[in-house]
Order: sequence, then C-alpha cells, then structure tokens
Amino acid sequence: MATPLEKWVEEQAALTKPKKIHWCDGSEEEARKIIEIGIKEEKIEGTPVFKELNQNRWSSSYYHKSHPTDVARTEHLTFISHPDKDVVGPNNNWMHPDEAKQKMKKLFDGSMKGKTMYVLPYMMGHPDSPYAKACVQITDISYVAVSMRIMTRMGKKVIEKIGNSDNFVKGLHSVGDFSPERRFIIHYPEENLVHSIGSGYGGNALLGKKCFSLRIASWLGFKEGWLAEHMALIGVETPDNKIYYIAAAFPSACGKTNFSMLQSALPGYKVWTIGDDIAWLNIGPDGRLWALNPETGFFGVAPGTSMKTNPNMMRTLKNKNFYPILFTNTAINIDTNEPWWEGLDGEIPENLMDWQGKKWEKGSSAKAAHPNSRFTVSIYNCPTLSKEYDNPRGVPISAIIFGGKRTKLLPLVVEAFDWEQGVFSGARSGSETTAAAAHSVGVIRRDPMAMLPFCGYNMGDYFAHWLSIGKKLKNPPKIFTANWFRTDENGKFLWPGFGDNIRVLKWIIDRVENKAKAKQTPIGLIPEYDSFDLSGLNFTKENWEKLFSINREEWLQEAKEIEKFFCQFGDHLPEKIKAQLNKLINDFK
Ligand code: OXD
Ligand code: MN
Repeated sequence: MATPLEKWVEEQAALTKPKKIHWCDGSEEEARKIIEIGIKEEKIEGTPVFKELNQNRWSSSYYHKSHPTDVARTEHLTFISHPDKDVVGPNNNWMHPDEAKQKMKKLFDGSMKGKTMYVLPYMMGHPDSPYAKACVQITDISYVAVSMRIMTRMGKKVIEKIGNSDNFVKGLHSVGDFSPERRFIIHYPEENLVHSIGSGYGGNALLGKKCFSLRIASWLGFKEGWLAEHMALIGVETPDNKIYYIAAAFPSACGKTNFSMLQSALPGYKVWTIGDDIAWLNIGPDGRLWALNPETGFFGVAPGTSMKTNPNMMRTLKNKNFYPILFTNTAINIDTNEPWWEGLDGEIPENLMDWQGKKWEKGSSAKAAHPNSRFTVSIYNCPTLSKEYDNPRGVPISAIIFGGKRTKLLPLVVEAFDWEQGVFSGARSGSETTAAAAHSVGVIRRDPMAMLPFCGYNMGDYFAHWLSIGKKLKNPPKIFTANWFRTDENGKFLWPGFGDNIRVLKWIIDRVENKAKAKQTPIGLIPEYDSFDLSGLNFTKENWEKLFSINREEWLQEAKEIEKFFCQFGDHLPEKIKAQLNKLINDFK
C-alpha cells in the first residue's frame, strides 16, 4: 500500500506529467550529479542552469542566471488562500481555495513535460527538536533542488520520519514557462500546502523559506501558541564569557545578514551566529522564550558584501566545508571566471559580464550585478556559527529588537517600558524604501515586526497573538527598537553602524543585567550618555544629541500615519494596541 506521501507524489506527477521522478537523498554525491545536469542538460532560454566558477578561488561555487523577469519576490502574485477573507486580513492578497485550486490545476497540468520531477524531503528545524516540521517539496529545476540541500536538512531520514502519516508540509513547485502572467505563489494554511509556479527565485521557489517557515508557520504558531518571525538570531558573548541570545527583526535589505555575523568593534565582545532571516519562538517548559533558526543556510544579498561590511560572510563564501555554494545574478569577471558585485573588495575588473549575460561597459551607470543578486551558502561554512545552533531546544532569548531604516525620527536605540509597549513599537515599525524603487525613495512603508510580506493571517490578530505570548511568559525578554540609519541635516549617517553596532548590543545586555542607566521619554527608555560605551570612537556629544533627539511634531505626524495604517484592521486591532497609540499621542501633547 502506498503511503500518504507516495500517494501525494503520484497525484502531482499525474498532473504535471514529468519525464521521470527523482527522490532526492540529500547527499553530496547526489548534489554533484544534479549540478552536472544543470550544467549539461537543463536550460533557461538556452542558457544552462549552472555554470562552474573558478574552483581555485571559489571552491564548490557555481553560477546561476535566472530568467530576466524572475529576480525578486513578487508580493503582488503571492496569495493566502483560506475560505474566510477576514482571516487572511488586509495585509495579504486573498483568493478562495476553490478558485485557487482550479487556477493552479490548469497551470500545473503538464508543466513538467519532458523534465525531471525532483522530490525533496526536508526538515525545518533540527530533526530531534520538538518544534521541527517535516516537509516535502516537489520541483522541476536543478537550481531549486540543490538550493534546498543548502537551506534545509534534506534527506531520506525525513521520509522515515513521515512514515505512514499525512502530517507533513507539502509544496508543489514548477518554473512553468517563467511567464509573469502565469506566476503565482499560493498558500493554503489550513492544508499545510503551498503551490508555486512560474518563478525559480529563492523567496518564491524555495518553499521551506518564506512560504512555509514564515507564512504557513506564522499561522501554525497562531493556532498552536508560538511565533514564526522574520528575525536574525545571535548570541553575544561578553568579556566575562556569558552569552546572551538576541532576536532581531529588520525588514528585507536592512542588514540582518551583516548583523547576524557582526565583527565586534569592542574588545572582549563576540557575536555568535544562529540565523540571519527566520526565527521560530516557542515558550519553553521553563516559561522563557526559546528560539531556533529552522534553516541551514544563508540566501543573502551579494551587493555591498565585502571584507569591510561583513568579513565573516566573505570567509563563509570561501569555506570548503559544505557543497555547493551558488551565486545568482551577480556579474562575472570574464578573465578570471569569478563572481563579482558592486561593493566587493578590490578594483573593478576590466572585463565583466553583467547579470544579463552581456559585456558590461566600465563606468556605465547600470549595475553589473543585479541589486538583488544573491549567494546561497550553508550555515556550516560560517566561522562564527554558534555552538548552540544545532541544539534541538533552541536558545533562550534575553532581548528582542525591532529595527528599520529611518533617516529621521527614530533614535539609535530605545527600550520599551514593558512587553505590551514593546509589541506596540514592533507593530508601528516602518522602514524607508530603498533607491531600487526609483520614485519612492524615502517613502515609509509600515512593516510591523518586519512581517508585512510574511504574516500568513490578519495582522490585527497577529498583534493580539504577540500580546498573548507575553502574558504566558514567566520572564519575558526586554524589547527594544533600533535604527542604524538616522542622518544629520546634511544627509550623513550619524551612526557608524556595522561592527560598532556591538555598542548598542552591549547597552541592551547591560539593561538586561540592570547595569546601565536609561532616561524616560514618551516613546520609551533611551541610554544616558555616560551609560553607553563610545570608547575609541570619535563621537561628539553634539552628534549624540542628534542621534537621540525626539521631535514632538515629527512624532505627532508619525502617530497619524500609524493610526491610518492600523485603521485597516478594524475590530481585529487589539484594544491594548489602540490604547498604546492614544497614550503616545497624549504623552506628546
Ligand atoms: C529575503 C527577504 O530574501 O526578506 O530574506 O526578501
Ligand atoms: Mn528575509
């Protein structure tokens, strides 16, 4: 008798009609063979899926050029499909499951003709963890099969674990014809199911990542009493060798990857990496908040990564530990066959091929690497990997940080008065859009807890869920907001950032230990000048004042914007969050 898993795979094969089916065992040997297929057989618009890079300088590294229309997550084509639109909320695109299933059936029908169907059994979280989830993704492209080996714990053991049960997360993915008109990413939270067609891009196609570990998992967390969050996870070791674990939510492209492997500018402090993108937070048996990173790799933005901004990532990319390492849509140095991107150390090479495969004219204003070009690399390559990374229990959290890019308004760091106000400060968070969206530079996009594109249900209910978690915690972590991006009147960043962000972490730990002084303001507690370590930095008191100034007019304006944003959640918005907003307004009046 076929198991539920075998039956499900058979049904998907009957629909998509592949030439053959390959059940992946997750081994290195298999990954080498699949890459070979990507080099020799599979093509996207005539270009092989993989190209080998200079193995002497970039060991185990391969290049992938995606379809030119398929270079980023496509939020407008991403849907949550639940019978009740109200459950999904105004923060998501909604489609009724009947309509979605019908639509997807047509699109998947025969979509794998002439291709290999790869069946990928994988775990999100350590297999021994009570919080881990068994999943199976089907795909029809070698790039996704190999990427999933890097990003998840993939292998035969998962099939044993699933056994005869139907309790596994299902993901059906096909690149289809790559047409943006036929590109959809649809989540069915009630069925633990994701359908994705028309894209091979990471966030759309590696279904264990945003689709499962955030959108579906946030819904599971809502029902089961835990949180799936868009957070980096680090351990900060102090000079007396204590380690404090901190979870930090920053929106996409705000530097979570750099933060997760920060090289400390303060002697005696060290940051240990656990994750750069996703954290699952559970209430442990001791009543504390425990966190784990369900992924096993980094899918990071390449441009801007260098020995200066993130030396530990550069070391990770040169490490031979785990096969393979992928570079997607970067430029290539034609003379040396090495990947290249804007911001990489050294001179700009003479001869570059741009991300579209054309010769790049030196000095051209166009970027050689796509601004969202990526590397995919195993976390086991990371020299700062925490010893606790593989601990099935996860790590106990002492502090949570909500961040964003705000050139005005928000001080470098603010501590919330309590959990409730902390949840409000996460809920009101926003971030400035980047230069990539040409006409909207500096526009604030509200992005509560950095989860706007990833919360799989009504965000009003999500805020209530955060509040209820706090109630259940015996010793809730302190909550902070951080902003590395505040500028002065000339548009110059006030704070050096990068390795100096350890100073903020030090203050946070000192607050956790009740060692540092703080000053009360309407938005929370800010550091006293003499309680914050600025040693070795040429940082004037005048700059400090600017970095921590709180402007009443700006905050009253901000409160109006927050209110407008909150309004859309109607009666799903918790009274306590409304009360926090009213308190903020009153305290500024
Ligand atoms: C990511 C994102 O790729 O947030 O991590 O977009
Ligand atoms: Mn992310």
